[in-house]
Amino acid sequence: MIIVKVGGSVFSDKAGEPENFDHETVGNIAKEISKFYPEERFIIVHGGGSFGHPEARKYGIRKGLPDEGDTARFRMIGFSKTHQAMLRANAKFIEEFLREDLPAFSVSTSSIFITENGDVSYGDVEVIERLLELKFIPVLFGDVSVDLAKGIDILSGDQIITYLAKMLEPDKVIFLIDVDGIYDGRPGEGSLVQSLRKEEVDALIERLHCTSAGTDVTGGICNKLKEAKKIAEHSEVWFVNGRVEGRLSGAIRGDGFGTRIV
Ligand code: IP8
Repeated sequence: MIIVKVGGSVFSDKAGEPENFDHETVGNIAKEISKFYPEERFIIVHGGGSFGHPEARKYGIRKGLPDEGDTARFRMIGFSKTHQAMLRANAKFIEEFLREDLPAFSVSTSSIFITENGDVSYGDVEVIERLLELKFIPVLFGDVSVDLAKGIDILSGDQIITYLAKMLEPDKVIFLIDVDGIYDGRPGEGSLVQSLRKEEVDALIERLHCTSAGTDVTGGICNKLKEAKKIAEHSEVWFVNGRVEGRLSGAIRGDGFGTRIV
């Protein structure tokens, strides 16, 4: 089984209009997956992109839920609106997969995971396991979460994947991002790291000076690398360009162009 994370900047322009969606790119991703399905099983997890992140930031979801008052009501409305925005993104994904005759099935993250300070503290993967047995392609997404410490929070798609990797032991986890892989330096400066051992990930995070997450409320590439290190305990991890046709197929076959962490 292979888990594919479709990063928010692959299927949408985070600096663009709210809720813009790149149908062509997601259509191509579905086409590539259809070449390997049903011999290979897949779980898809997509990020927030121009759907979840603007709402999450506007309503300050990561600050949690105060006990009562206007701010509490404001955050609760924002919690629901952020989730609805993610459901709209998810519906567009499902549409593109169905168009390729792939039985993709939406699984709402906030209904099966509970977090504590943003990390998964409880997850019910039973439905996902059954769907896989039946050859469905479960499609999850970064979402809002009920949080044991803060009341509410955001659960990043990357965190979901770490949890799924631990529980389901996939053969491979592939992160689709909007560049060719992980670079050894600041964006545009370093060179592409084609192969990395999990023991080397911390040193790379140090070199990347990950202080700002840009438009993401969940931590950008450094969050991905931290999660990738944990995931690498259970499976091989790839980072490839999700906007270039054929790169996903290469990672699925194992001879692809990008960054491979073992
Ligand atoms: O883009 C964040 O998911 P991510 C989801 O995978 C929301 O970090 C709702 C902002």
